[in-house]
Amino acid sequence: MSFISRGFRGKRRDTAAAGRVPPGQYVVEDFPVLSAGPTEQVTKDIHCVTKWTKLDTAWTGVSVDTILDGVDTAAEYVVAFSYGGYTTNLPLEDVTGGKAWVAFEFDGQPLHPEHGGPARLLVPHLYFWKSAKWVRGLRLVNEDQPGFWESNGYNMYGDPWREQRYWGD
Ligand SMILES: Nc1nc2c(c(=O)[nH]1)N[C@H]1C(S)=C(S)[C@@H](COP(=O)(O)O)O[C@H]1N2
Ligand SMILES: [Mo]
Repeated sequence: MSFISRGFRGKRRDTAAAGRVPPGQYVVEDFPVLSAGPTEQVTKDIHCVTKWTKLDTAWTGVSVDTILDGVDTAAEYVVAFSYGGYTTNLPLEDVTGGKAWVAFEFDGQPLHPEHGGPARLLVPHLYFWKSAKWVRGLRLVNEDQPGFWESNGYNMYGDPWREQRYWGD
């Protein structure tokens, strides 16, 4: 995990800035990005139930482990819920242990709105409908409750390696 991202580029001394720059400071042209925080860069293969697979997709996000850090729960399932009303259900086990992220960048750029920006869930080991776009929260629940697609015939779990596409798979 990288706690410090891109640093500062170069120093610039500008006479026009005289009197405006506190001691020990230097003026920059760009707006440096220096985030201290538990963001992670992950590269994962993703699999859609409609049969496309995209290899080596590169994301920046926060691990769900970090989001749930300090949360003490007996719940065994989560319902991810999104702006717009979409929901999807997952075992808590499948979003913890380094398996899921709330992602806000794709390929080093802010996540486009059509792909779930500003932030989406990323659960690459399950079919991609589990990766809720525009994610608003995770509800911890004791019993597995079908989300939007799961109520409409998609599998409750959705393991692509076992082709768990629909009910009964
Ligand atoms: N909020 C929300 N999340 C969603 C969906 C949706 O309709 N609404 N569709 C799901 C489905 S079925 C798929 S395949 C993926 C598509 O993600 P993409 O548009 O980034 O390819 O998002 C999933 N997450
Ligand atoms: Mo999908």
